[in-house]
Amino acid sequence: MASSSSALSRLSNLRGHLHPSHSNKGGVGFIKISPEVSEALSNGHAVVALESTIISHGMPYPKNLETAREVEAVVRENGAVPATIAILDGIPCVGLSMEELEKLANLGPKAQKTARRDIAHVVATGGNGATTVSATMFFASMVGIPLFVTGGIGGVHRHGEHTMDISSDLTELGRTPVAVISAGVKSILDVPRTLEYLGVCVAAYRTNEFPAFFSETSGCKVPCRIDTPEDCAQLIDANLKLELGTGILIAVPIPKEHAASGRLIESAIKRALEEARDKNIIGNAATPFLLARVNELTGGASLASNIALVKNNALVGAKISVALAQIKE
Ligand code: PSU
Ligand code: MN
Repeated sequence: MASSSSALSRLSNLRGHLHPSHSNKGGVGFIKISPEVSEALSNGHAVVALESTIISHGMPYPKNLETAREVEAVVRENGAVPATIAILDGIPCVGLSMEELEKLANLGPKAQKTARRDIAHVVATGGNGATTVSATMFFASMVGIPLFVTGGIGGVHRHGEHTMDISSDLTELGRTPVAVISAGVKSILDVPRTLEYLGVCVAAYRTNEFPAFFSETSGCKVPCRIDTPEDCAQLIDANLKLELGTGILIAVPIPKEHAASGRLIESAIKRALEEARDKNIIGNAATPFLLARVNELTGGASLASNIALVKNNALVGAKISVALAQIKE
């Protein structure tokens, strides 16, 4: 383990490599922003933040690397710059090079799953951290990226009223003004309690119902329906201009052609949940275990669906991001 002083001094040495507009603003001075992302931010171009736990803990190698690259390509094809966020050797990075992406994909679960609460420790020990939704939102907001795409966010776990296992993603949405595009939350979680706890604007894209990741439906209605990227951009712009200080969750249902395997996946989820309970797998180990087990039980169908919905979210997110950049022009 690197000593804490050396990790911090390497960080402050980075200041010299940062874009001038980002170099002297408190915490942002400790973040390495890729030249491409830095330039896009300075010019007001569309940028989409992407998380990295999905790469390290959400999918097996090499599918994780392949998907991370494809998701970045979808963002580019739709006119925005992708900014994948992770902590590498103790340095928070916004925008990863191909080599950095590969390093993270190779590390897989050896990278530390890093929520907001873990950031200081990973940095101080010079570790490699894959950022969850909460940590990714934190860094995105700090460098001025208003929009972030992922697969699904964390939520209130089933029986959360007893275990108190509520993802810090929900708390982060309540305190950080970044719009998160996701396919809702997985039905391994308690969807109604997740929505109840959120307390921020939750919009559903081209549907009246909150989607449940592998499935287009959850049985929960959403008060705010939005049908175009432009209207999503207006919502985000209003949230920023009013300085509400809270995030927005925009839920995009899985594409129809991939929702078909939903029932098979649902029954696998039930079985994986029972196994997790028997093995007493709890806390931040719960979601990675359930994802891997459900993929095994469905013979890879859940992974294919997962990849399809992340790419679809990237497509929608990039379009919203471009529309948002146009409003600001
Ligand atoms: N939900 C998914 N796939 C994921 C995650 C959640 O369907 O990969 C990851 C995200 O990084 C999310 C994190 O932020 O898990 C939530 O973990 P926890 O429940 O430990 O807060
Ligand atoms: Mn959890």
